[in-house]
Amino acid sequence: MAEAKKYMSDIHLEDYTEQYEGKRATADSYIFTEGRKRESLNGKWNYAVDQYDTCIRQKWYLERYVDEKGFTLPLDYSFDEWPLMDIPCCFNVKDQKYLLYEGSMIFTRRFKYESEGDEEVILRIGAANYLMRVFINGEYAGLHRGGSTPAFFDITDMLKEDNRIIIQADSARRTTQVPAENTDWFNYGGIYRDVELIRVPKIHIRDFRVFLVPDGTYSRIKAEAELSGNVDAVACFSVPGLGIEKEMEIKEGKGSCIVECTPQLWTPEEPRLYDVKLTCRGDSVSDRVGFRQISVEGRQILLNGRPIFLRGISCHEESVTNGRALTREERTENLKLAKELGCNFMRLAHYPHHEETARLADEIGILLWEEIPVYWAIRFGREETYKDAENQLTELIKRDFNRASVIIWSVGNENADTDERLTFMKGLADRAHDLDGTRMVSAACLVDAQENRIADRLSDSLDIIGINEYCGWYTPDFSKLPELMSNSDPDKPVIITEFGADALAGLHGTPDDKGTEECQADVYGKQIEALSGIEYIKGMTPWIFYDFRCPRRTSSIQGYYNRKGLLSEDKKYRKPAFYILQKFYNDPDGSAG
Ligand code: GCB
Repeated sequence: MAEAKKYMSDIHLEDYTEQYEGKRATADSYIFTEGRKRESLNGKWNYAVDQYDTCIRQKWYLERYVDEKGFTLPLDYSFDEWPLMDIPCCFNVKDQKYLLYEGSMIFTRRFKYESEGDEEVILRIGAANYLMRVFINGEYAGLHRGGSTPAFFDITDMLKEDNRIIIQADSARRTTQVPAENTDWFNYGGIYRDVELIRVPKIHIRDFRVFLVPDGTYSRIKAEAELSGNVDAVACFSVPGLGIEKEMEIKEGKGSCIVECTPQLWTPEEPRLYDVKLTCRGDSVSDRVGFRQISVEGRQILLNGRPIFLRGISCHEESVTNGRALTREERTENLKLAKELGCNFMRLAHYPHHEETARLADEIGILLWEEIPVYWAIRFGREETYKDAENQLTELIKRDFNRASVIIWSVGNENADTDERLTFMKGLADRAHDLDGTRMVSAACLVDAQENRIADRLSDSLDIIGINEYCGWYTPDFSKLPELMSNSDPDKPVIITEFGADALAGLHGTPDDKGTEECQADVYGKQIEALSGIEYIKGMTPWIFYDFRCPRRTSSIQGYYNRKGLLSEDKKYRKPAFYILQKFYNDPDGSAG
């Protein structure tokens, strides 16, 4: 019997997202943007909460009021009458009623465009958590996955004089994503980094890398370039501060050159930066870079050939008023506070922070660990999840390759040592090494709890082993720490990437009273004592710089905050442990390593 002709429309479709999968912004869409003119699309955008994904189910972006059969449709949206929000921002902290909202929000605005001739127009969105779909004048520009790396969309052919852009930003947590559903931080949503248009010539510079050749001579700078087309050309590479102006031959879209010179080396104490520039076929980009060499020899970490102890602190990207969308002033304040703590190093946990942080660290002189959110349980066996993680890693490395401050790429945090996870994370570590031969690769690993020793199988693929241990807190028996140290004999340097204890600012008690300042101070004192004499420990980034919002933390002292900060969440109050760590970091004997 023939099937009855049932009415079918968008409301009956289950796999309504499928049609948007084909077009994606990935690391392959990346374009080098420093030194280019950018037109900002920040500012007031109309927005609506779209909890049921109706915008993409019903295709609102088509702005079609009459359907194929000629019926005039009642509208479920009114873009221009929607309320306004200042982009970029994390919507959760902009209006109390959205604090706990997770899911889809639609943002839209109009903008003018006037062509300046034969050009391509690239839309760059610094970050939207987690997934975004972009529409220009009714056309689909593509989607991007990954909540903290930039997305690039070529929208040249979609532009008119008057334009409407619609962005669906979807912060829903999903088991297939990176990170998956369960994290120990707050899931901020929204378009929370800059939205910009960048005009480039048809054949333009896609990538520009400048670095000190890591051969121990400190006397050779290498520049590498990639063009958007498979063409031959001659580019000009210059570093005015070093009197360099050199021709670079480009063959089939790729070129590089090495220049002999003796730059003043970048160090945290003297963070010397140089202006660098590349011009090619009428296109030009520039940057400010430092020259330094980071390496590992046996169980030593060497900066410019000299052993260094990484006096660090772990840090989330957060402020009470702005969530993850920190202002430049807030980022600067964080780095300055870290300097005050005596740090020469910070771990930017657990996802890529804004590129401006690394730029400021370049200027202020703080070394950085940058990380992708391969955090706790991930669908390690799922190919698409791996691709997502690898893409986020690639986007991060492309974005921050020229930053002297960044010395370590971390491929994840606290993942159980299973076979699937090993394959997944080894893949990422190998990828990081392939993309960047000038930096170290690490991960924050768990210890082998049964044997109480450092024994993660991933270590073979890492240059530096990161270890999270919570002796004195989650592992109450403190004697486990010296035991862990003496049970272990790693063949490479180790950074203690986490230790810590909760303390509510102003709450007092004895060292045994959990959650008090005294308890936290006691843990810091004992940790420092146990770790400082260990030969293979070459740095530490205790957990954590300041208290941060966390839905999992519901006790009365926590109040939905993780209270392991050395500072209160407003960064104004220094807990006693701050001074204990500061004393250790400022004591040269304690930090010699
Ligand atoms: C960890 C995690 C970190 C948590 C921390 C804690 O091991 O890596 O994300 O916030 O412990 O406070 O439990």
